[in-house]
Amino acid sequence: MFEMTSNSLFRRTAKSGLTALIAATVVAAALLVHMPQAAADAGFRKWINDFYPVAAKSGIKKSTYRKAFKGVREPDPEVLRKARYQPEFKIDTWSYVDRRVHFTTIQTGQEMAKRYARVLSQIEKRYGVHRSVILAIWSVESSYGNVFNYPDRLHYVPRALATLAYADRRRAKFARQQLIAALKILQSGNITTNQLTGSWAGAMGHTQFIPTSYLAYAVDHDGDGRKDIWNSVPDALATAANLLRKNGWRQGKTWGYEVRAPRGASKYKGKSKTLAQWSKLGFKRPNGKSFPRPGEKAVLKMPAGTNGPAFLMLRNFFMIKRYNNSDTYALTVGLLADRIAGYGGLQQNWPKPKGVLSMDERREIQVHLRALGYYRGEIDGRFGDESKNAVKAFQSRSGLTPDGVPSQKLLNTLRR
Ligand SMILES: [Ca+2]
Repeated sequence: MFEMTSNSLFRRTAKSGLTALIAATVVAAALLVHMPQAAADAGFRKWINDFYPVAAKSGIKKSTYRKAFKGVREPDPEVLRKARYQPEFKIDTWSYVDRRVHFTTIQTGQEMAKRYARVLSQIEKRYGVHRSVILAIWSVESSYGNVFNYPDRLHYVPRALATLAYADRRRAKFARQQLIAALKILQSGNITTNQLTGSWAGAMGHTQFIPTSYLAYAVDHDGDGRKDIWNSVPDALATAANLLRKNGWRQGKTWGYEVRAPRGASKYKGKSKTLAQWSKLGFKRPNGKSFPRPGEKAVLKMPAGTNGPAFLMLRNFFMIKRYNNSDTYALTVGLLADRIAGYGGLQQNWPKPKGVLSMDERREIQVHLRALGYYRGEIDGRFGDESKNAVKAFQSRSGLTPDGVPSQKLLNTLRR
């Protein structure tokens, strides 16, 4: 989740959601053929030395630069590996949403809403962004900060960005800009070198801000004098809210509505009309309710074509896209926010790949297996070895083929 949704990645590559991203991925793969070895790399050291005058023009002191690159001798091989591997390539809208909007993310969001109730109230008051949207962004970006529990997956940002600037032709310009911004952050004293961590593409902290976004929007909400999106949840959440507010978030408004599309609706895809006009054309909310503000403008999105739910997106949907320029991302945040706030989920089904179970269905399998004494692991819908072994044990005992696969048939058997 952490790597896949880094806002920098989407911002740089997705002009119209996943399609553009997939196209960009193919290009990226082609450009990354000649990768330097991860051994001590004289070319890389030279690149770092040669880049100092560029950084100096942006006000970076020699002492900051030295400190930033102390001990950095070769490109970060993991950054190069991750730059080559882009899981979006294989993921459809249904899977993307399903992996981020499910029992665990909703429940954790509601727990966090309680834990940070006071801070979230202050943030709502100051920035006018509803707490559930901020919580949903936190979940999608870093699993509510869970990324920090896996320090070996984090990258030292100056090294990661220097690696991309040096070795990834397609991202070089982006990486140079972000590297200068990262050096400014270091120079500002908001964070120490050993805490300046992020994703392979430089997305940092609880809410995965790239360095330039940090410089534009970071705030010190807890008042300790440092804008610390890595260690301070209040700072990170207020920073996300500040980005939305500064881009024009409309307080008290939702992001959009799920609608049932009439026949022939796809010709209106991407069109903007008032909700009253959409109503007239036959677009209805599945719950039968009318639109509370029929004069509002909305854009029709049909992320899964004519076989899935359609949506009329309001201005705030496009504000979420300022965070991360992908329709699928913004829809996911909106749907998760609604669920955290206690509203129901989608009324219409996504066209789900055949035979694939949702996170909640896999979670249900774990619940059954635990109740039957086969499973003692986490109830989270994620199928590691422990879950697979439990499935195998149950299958053997029940006369099924012990393949360990969480299937619909298995779920049906367990339900009985
Ligand atoms: Ca602070």
